[in-house]
Amino acid sequence: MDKVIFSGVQPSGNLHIGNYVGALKQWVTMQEGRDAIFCIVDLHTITVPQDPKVLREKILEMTALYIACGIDPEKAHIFVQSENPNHTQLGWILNTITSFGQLERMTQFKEKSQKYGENVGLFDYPVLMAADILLYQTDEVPVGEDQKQHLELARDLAKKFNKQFGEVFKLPIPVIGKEAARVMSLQAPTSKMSKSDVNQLGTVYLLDSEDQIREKIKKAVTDSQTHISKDRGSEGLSNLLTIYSAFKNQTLTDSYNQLEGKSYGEFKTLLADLVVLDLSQIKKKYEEIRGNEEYLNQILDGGRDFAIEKSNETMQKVLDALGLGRTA
Ligand code: AQP
Repeated sequence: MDKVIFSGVQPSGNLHIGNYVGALKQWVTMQEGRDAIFCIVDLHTITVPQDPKVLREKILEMTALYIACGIDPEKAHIFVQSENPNHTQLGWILNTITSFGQLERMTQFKEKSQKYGENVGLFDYPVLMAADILLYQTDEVPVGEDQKQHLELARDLAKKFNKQFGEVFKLPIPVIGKEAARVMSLQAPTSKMSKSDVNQLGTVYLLDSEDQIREKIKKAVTDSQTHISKDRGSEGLSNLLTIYSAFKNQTLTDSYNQLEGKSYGEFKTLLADLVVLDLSQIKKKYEEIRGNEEYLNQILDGGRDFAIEKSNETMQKVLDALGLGRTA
C-alpha cells in the first residue's frame, strides 16, 4: 500500500514564500507515488480573530493556490477541515489523554497568545492538529520547522492511546526540509516570516506583483558588510541565501560557493529575478483557475467525500477501543 502523507495550511491570510518553500514545495515532490491528502485547516484559523466573509473567500483562493503551486488534483486529495466532523470528534477524544503540561510547553501557543490574547482553542490547537494527522493513518507529514513540536505531540498521543486502548494509530514522521525549514521575515530576521506580520515589507506573498517582490527584496535587512563571504554574515543575509537556495533547489553551501564575492546589491537582484520567475508562473496558473469555481468546488467535494470515508475507518476503531456509542 502507498504511504500516506498529510499536511495543511491555515486560510488565515495570503500564502507567502515561507509556506511555499517550507511546506508546499515538499508536498509537490512527495505527492508522487504516495496517497497524498492536503487539508485547508479552517478550524485552526478561528483560534485567532477572523472576518467570516474573508475566511470563506480564502477557501477557494487556497485551493487554487495549492494547484497553482503544483499540487495535482488527479493525484492528491484536497479538502476543507470543517467539512469532515471526524476531526473535531477525534480532537475531543484526544483531549482526554492530553495533559496541561504537554500543551503549556508549546511555543506557538506562547507566541500567538501574546499576540492575540488567550483562548482555549489556541491552547488546544496542537491536539486538533494531532487528530488531523492521526485520522488518516498518516506515515509522513511535510511541514516547516515551526511545526516540529506539534508533530512530536501527535506521536506522543498516538503512542499513549495505542498503549492504553490497543493499536489504533500509526506513528507519523515529520518531514522537514533541510534548506528552508524556517524562512524569516525580511525586515526582522529573528522572527518567522508570517501571513499575519503587520510589516508588509517582511513577507513576500505568492500573489505579490513583480514590483512588490523586487522592492521587498531590495529593502531586506542585511548587515554592514558589502559582499558575500563564507563566514556566513548576519541572520538577514543568511535568510536571503536560504531563500535563494530553496528557489534554486540547491544546498546553502552550494549557494555560498556560487555567490562568494558578489556584492549584496548584485545578489539581491539575482534573488529577485529567481523569485519573480517562479512566482510569476504560480500567479499565471492561479489566474487561469481561480475564476473557475465549479472546477474548484468539484475538487473540494471529491476531497471531502474521500476524507470522510477514509477517516471513518479510523474513527470506528477509536470508538470501539473506547467503548463509545452502541455496538454496530
Ligand atoms: N516562515 C516559514 N518558513 C517555513 N515554513 C513555514 N510555514 C509557515 N511559515 C513558515 C509552514 O507552512 C505551513 C502552513 O503554516 P500555517 O498556515 O498552518 O501556519 P503558520 O505556521 O502559523 O503560518 P503563518 O504564515 O505564520 O500564519 P499566521 O500568521 O496566520 O500564524 C506549515 O507547514 C508551516 O510549518
